[in-house]
Amino acid sequence: MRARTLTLIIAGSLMLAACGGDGDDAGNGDGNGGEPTVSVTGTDALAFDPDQLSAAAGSITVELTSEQAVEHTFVVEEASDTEVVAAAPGETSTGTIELEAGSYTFYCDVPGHREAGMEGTLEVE
Ligand SMILES: [Cu+2]
Repeated sequence: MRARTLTLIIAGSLMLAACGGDGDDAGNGDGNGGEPTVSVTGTDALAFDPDQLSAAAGSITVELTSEQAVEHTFVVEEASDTEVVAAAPGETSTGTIELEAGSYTFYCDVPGHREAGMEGTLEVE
């Protein structure tokens, strides 16, 4: 009786170990997968900081932080004026866009902001 119970426990443990191993394989391998590719702040003074960004071609993640008082957006002009991300006042948001190598202009499309100077350059290599 006792030996049979032990056998069942061992068999169960082996099965659990096999399943756990598979799960770990799927979870590993993305060491910096959560890291934003570019990080930029939209200031209350209506500027991007920094206004010169660079990223590797492909899927580019943009992390946009808006300062305390004003909402900002991150729009790529050459990508058909695609809004990548918008961030509410005092918050940080992320968005993703696919870009080939080239030089792009990004700006904030909140009315009046681009005119006030909210634009910059994104170099994709
Ligand atoms: Cu803005």
